[in-house]
Amino acid sequence: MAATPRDDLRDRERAHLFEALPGQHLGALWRVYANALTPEPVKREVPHRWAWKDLRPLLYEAARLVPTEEAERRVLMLLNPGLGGEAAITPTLYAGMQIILPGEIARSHRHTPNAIRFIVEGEGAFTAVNGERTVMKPGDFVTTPTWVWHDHGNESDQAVVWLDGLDLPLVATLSSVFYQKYPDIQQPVSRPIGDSSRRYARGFSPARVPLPRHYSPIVNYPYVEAREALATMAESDHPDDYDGYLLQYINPLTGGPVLPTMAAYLQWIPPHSTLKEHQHTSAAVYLGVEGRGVITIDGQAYAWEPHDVIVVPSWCRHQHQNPGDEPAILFSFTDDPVIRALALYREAD
Ligand code: GTQ
Repeated sequence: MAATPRDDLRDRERAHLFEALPGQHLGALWRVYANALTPEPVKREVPHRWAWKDLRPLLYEAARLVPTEEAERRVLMLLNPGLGGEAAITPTLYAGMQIILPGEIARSHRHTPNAIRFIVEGEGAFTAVNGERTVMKPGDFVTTPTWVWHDHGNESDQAVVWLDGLDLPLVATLSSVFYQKYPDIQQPVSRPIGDSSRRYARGFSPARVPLPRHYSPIVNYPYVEAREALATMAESDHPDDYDGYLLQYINPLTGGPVLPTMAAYLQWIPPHSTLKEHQHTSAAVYLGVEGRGVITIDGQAYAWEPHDVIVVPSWCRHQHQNPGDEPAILFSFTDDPVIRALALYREAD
C-alpha cells in the first residue's frame, strides 16, 4: 500500500517523539522488548580457561615487583573475556589468584562481599578471621564471610598461592558494598588455632550461644578430610550422572551452603568416565586439584590440569570427562544459593 500523507505525518511525529525521549531519560519499551525479554538467557559472559602454566609465571612476577605494602591484596584477577574488563568472572562471581611471600602481611580489613579461598600451592601461610588464625595447606578450603575482619600472613619459608572467590559483582549490583580497614595492620589473635573446628566441625555446636546462622562458623575445611569423604563415597556409592561424586562444603548450623551467596564443592570424576551433559542457571568456577580431565562447554572441549581454572557461565551446557587412569578431582564454587533463593533455578539435560 502506498504511504498516505497521513502516514507521512505520523512517521515525522514518531521521529520527533523518539528524539525527545533520551533527553528526558525515557525509552520506548516496544523498540527493545525482544532484547530485554528473551526466550532463554542471553549473556555477555563466556566460558573460559585460565591455564596455570601461563598464569603462574605472571603471578610470581607480580610477587617480585609489587610489595604487599603497595597492594592491599596481591591478586591477579580472572576477568571474563565477555565482561569488558569488569572485576568479574561471571556477572555474580569474582575470582583471583593471590600470592603471599615469606614474611609478608596482607593487612586486616572487612567488607560485605563474602569470600572463599582454596589453597593452590605452598604451605604455612595463615588467614585470620575474627581473632582465629588458620594455617593453610594445599587443598584447604577457607571461608571469610560477610563483614568479618580478616587478614593474611606468611610466617613460613615458601610462597603461598590460593584461589579467591568472592560474590563482589553481585554485591556491587545490589549497591551493598561496604568496606573498612582495621585500625591496625593485623587483628589481635584472640582464639587458639583450630577453635572453630573443635566447636563446630565434629557434630557439636555450643548450645545457648547466639550465633549468626547464615554463614558457616568453620574457618578451615582441611583437604585431607574432604578428600577422605570423597574417597569413601567413591568406594561405595554409584556416581551421579552429571557430577560423579560430589561433596558439598556445608554450614553445619544449617546443612546448607557455607555462605549465603556461594556454595562450594569438591568433586571426584572416576577414571575412564564420560558423564552426562546438562545446563543450569547457576554459574560455576572450577579449579583442577588432582589428575586431569576435560569439561566440554557448549560443544567446546576445555582440558584441565591441576590449578587450571575454568568458568562455566549460567545456562551453558557442560559435561565432565576423565579419560585417565587416576581419579580427577575438581574444586568448584557457584552462585547456586542466590539463584535458588530467588526461585530462579532451572536445570535441563
Ligand atoms: O583476601 O581479602 O581477591 O578483599 C579480593 C578482595 C581477596 C582478600 C581478593 C579481597 C581479598
